[in-house]
Amino acid sequence: MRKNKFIIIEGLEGAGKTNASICIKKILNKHHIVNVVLVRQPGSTPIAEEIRKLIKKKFDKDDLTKEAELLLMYAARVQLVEKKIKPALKTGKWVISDRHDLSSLAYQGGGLGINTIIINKLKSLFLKKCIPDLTIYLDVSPKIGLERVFKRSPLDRIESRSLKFFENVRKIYLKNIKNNQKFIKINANSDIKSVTKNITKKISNWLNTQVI
Ligand code: T5A
Repeated sequence: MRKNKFIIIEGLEGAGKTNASICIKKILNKHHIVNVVLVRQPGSTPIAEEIRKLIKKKFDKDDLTKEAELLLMYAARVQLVEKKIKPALKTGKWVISDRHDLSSLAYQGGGLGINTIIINKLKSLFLKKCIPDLTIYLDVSPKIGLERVFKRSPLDRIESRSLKFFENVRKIYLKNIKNNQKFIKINANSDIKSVTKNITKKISNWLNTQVI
């Protein structure tokens, strides 16, 4: 039997992470891996879902400072890691997470300009034993991704930021996945069918390289 894994899906808004999570779960099931837990960040525990609402809400006369935004992301993440992800991994389950700490590095670091040293400090303080085995990065142009999200529903607080913000976020993603064996990059600009086909091919290949 393959050892259980912690898999992350990353990408900008509208990259298709929700679709990818479901697709990967199906591939795992086809390989007889049935103990799979799907989570999203921020969220997936009662408290983290409340933090998520706060993060997405637009305030008329007040706004989160960038540091407060980072800490809220980490508060939700630590809650999820301790309450759900670590217990699931300990009991042999596979975990697929829609976003993880790389989102903070990309959005609060690249997008908002918080010093990487601070973000990495939070990571080393709180996520030591929760390192992903694989990260799938869905690479979408900010314009295409935001158009998809805009068609779906009104934009939330973070989605309403400038194109420049998302371009900076993407730069950090691309910088971090470069030459890293634990990342799979998928072009997410094309239609769902082609993206899904590509994910299926790459994940199946990756699974075949994992020790049985
Ligand atoms: N955030 C999060 C931070 O700033 N720092 C952090 O540390 C963390 C963890 C979370 C927000 O928080 C920020 C990032 C986010 O702004 P969210 O709503 O969960 O809020 O945002 P996302 O995670 O980006 O979720 P989205 O739903 O916006 O993006 P997805 O999941 O990538 O996209 P998906 O699959 O829901 O698709 C969106 C729409 O596009 C269509 C879908 O049908 C759907 O309508 N679509 C496609 N259409 C055409 N072609 C394709 N290939 C398509 N793929 C999807």
